[in-house]
Amino acid sequence: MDTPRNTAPQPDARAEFLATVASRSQHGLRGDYSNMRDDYTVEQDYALYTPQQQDIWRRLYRRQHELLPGRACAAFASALARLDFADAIPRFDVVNEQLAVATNWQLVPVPGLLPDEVFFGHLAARRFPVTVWIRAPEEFDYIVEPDIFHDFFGHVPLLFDSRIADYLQAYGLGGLKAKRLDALKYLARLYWYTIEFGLVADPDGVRAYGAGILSSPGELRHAVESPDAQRERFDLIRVMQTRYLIDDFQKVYFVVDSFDQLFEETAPDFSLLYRALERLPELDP
Ligand code: HBI
Ligand code: FE
Repeated sequence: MDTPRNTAPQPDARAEFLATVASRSQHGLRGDYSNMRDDYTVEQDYALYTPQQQDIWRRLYRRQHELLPGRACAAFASALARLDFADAIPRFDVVNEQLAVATNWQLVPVPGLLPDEVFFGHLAARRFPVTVWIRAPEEFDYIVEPDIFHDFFGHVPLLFDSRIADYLQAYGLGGLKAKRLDALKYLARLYWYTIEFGLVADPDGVRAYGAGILSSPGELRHAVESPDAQRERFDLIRVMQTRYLIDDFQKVYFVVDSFDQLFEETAPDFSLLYRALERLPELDP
């Protein structure tokens, strides 16, 4: 596994990213990007969370936790049982002690969405970026950008699973290569249809492992149970050809047989695959 190069982008790339953050219509990205380190990380200043925000966390956690039985995959459920963050917003440094022992990953606090190559660089070094801010009360049921509840409740438990932990690092390394091959859109689809919205064929039925599903009350029921959700067997080429929706439930979900299949299918070098994909049609979901 080649060691990832220092991916902190050059100052001009940073300035460019911050300009896009600020200028994106009136809905610039939510986070405070003004005092980031070179690698876009910040401190998780725990004292800043208000009692109201702690209460939002508890209510989000309780609602989601009640929906998990029969819908979340076994690996997620067992990892969640080993964690204890129902009563308050988790402290990343406390979780990092457990995570380091379990799969040698670390959570790093970030202001929000990062440029692709910065994000990949963290994953390649077994660092998972977790947003520090939490949604407002009026966003209780739906939020556009990932907040700490999406990132932590949705993604962190499966970082304790060794196969997902290795898959995510391989994904980060692949992402750095895809950036150089100008093939990011294919990997973004792979991330979307696995880590964010993936389903797995558990022994007792199809279950969710994607963070976007596991952290959403509506989508957890829709993806696992709804008759009008399309569920297809995972097919790497098909996944990389299929566009995705970012502001509604997914139209199609891909089901892997196991996390081992996910890791094996995505282990080979993708350079030839990208060239073949250039000549294939893009598919609407
Ligand atoms: N940044 N903080 C953060 N979290 C993500 O999940 C994330 C990101 N930047 C880009 C991104 N995801 C996706 O475009 C991936 O496909 C790279
Ligand atoms: Fe996510």
